[in-house]
Amino acid sequence: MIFQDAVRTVLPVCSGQKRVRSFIAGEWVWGYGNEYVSIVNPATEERLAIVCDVASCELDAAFSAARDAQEHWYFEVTQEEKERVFRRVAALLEECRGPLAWVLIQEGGKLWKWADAEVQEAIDTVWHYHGEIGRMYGRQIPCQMPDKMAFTLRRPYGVILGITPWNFPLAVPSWKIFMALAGGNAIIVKGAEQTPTTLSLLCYLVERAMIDEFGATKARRLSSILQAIHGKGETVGAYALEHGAYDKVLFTGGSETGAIVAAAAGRRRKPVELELGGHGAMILLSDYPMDRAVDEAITANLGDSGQRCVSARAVFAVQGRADEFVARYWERARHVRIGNPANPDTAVGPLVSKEQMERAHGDIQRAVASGCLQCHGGSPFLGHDGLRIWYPNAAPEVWSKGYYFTPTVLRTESLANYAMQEEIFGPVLSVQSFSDSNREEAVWNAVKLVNASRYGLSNAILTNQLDLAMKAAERIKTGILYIGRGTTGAEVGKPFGGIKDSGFGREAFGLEEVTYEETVYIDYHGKPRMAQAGAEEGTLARLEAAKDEGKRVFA
Ligand code: UN1
Repeated sequence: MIFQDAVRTVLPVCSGQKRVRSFIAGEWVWGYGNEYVSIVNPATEERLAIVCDVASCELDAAFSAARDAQEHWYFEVTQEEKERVFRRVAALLEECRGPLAWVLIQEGGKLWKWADAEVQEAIDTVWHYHGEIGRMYGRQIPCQMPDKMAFTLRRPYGVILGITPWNFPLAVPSWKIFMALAGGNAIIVKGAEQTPTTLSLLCYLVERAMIDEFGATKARRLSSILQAIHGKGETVGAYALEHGAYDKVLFTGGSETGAIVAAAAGRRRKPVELELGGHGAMILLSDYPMDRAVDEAITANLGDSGQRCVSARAVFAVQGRADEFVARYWERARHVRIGNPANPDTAVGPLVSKEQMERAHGDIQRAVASGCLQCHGGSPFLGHDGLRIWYPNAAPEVWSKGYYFTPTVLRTESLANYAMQEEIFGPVLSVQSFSDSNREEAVWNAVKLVNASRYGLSNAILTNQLDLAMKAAERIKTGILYIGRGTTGAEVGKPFGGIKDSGFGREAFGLEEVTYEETVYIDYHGKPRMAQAGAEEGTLARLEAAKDEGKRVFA
């Protein structure tokens, strides 16, 4: 029932066409900008709906409404009331979990099990930040002088601008939204162009939770603590960033766009947090069973068709194992059931859009041109009927429509290969070996290969030798390291984020990104005095004694 209400509100029909609405200043709006995007089911190429750009005047309204609502939320809503809203949101998400997963399946081509996992991740996020609401901790710090004290207040930034990606259109907005709200902020979230619907549905559920807990009048005053704005990045995203009436930006997306976002925020002197691309590497040592290594790589590379920033892109196998790994992986990957993600027997779905499919295809051609020993796969299914013999288990639909891409493995011999350098956002894995004259040296060689990447998001080491795994953990430059399994599967409640070109800042954990510390001093000494305790006594005598030497410095 609630879900049906949500769909009626968020996605009404206008001129015979479903349209995703934005949520601004407590109103569901069509978006009066000049541009629109068609939302297409990547498995069937059916047009599901359209989403229109919000206009600049609508964005102006969003920022000013957010400012007012934030003050109410932070100053007037008690901790217990905030917690009640979060609990109600968790219950509503639980109630809507099935149909929400179906939206992810149709709009983003997510496999059913990953779609369900994403809804679970959103629910986990609400519960994690439910616990954080009461942890706006400051600290007490001793002062240099007696009769004086310092402590810090943890305060919200105010209005946060979140910009979210198409690959996790429910989980990533949830990380940003519940982190921001738990920290006492308001947040305006820009949805992804291709997959905007779940963000608006989530806003509806949060609004509904506030009405259920507070009644319509109070909920109305608070409704602008969470707003959803839709449209194209280059119009709506760019205008929102230039607007500048925000206090911090939380961005998830590609590394190149991240640089543009950081520059725009920098022009306004606003802090940013960036969750960018990755080039997940898995180090395979000699002791780890080959079957398990292949299983891990299949999950870490083919999960979400390789469209995660934490997806495994590279395997660095100890000398003597790379060729066997490639052969075994390719045998497994080409037999996987690829097809419409709506079918329960499908194991891998399509890429999100035609554009992404074409980009992956072009990237692989560059990778092959940059030199590799072997390349299996490497093209869209559509229009490549000759590949049928290699993919006997592919579902019939992949040959006739949809943005399906063949699982692909490259055997490379140098990091100069394009696929080793760049994040190819698709089911593409590159495998290279490293030498192992002795046990420890093998790990150093592997770590060097991983650290040569410009990215540092999620990496893995496959071994049961704890000492070697720990040495790698201390030397790999990465935001996340998995020991004993592939690169995907970061949990809510642990810091998520990268270093180097993968960005900076951490989400899914804590309130540091959405709050700052204000230092408060209390001086009960009763007379004016200096803060530098050591300078109080003997200042004149000290300077007198050093006068000659001091004056010679510039003589
Ligand atoms: C991302 O890759 O963009 O670790 C986020 C995972 C998910 C989150 C991934 N929990 O696979």
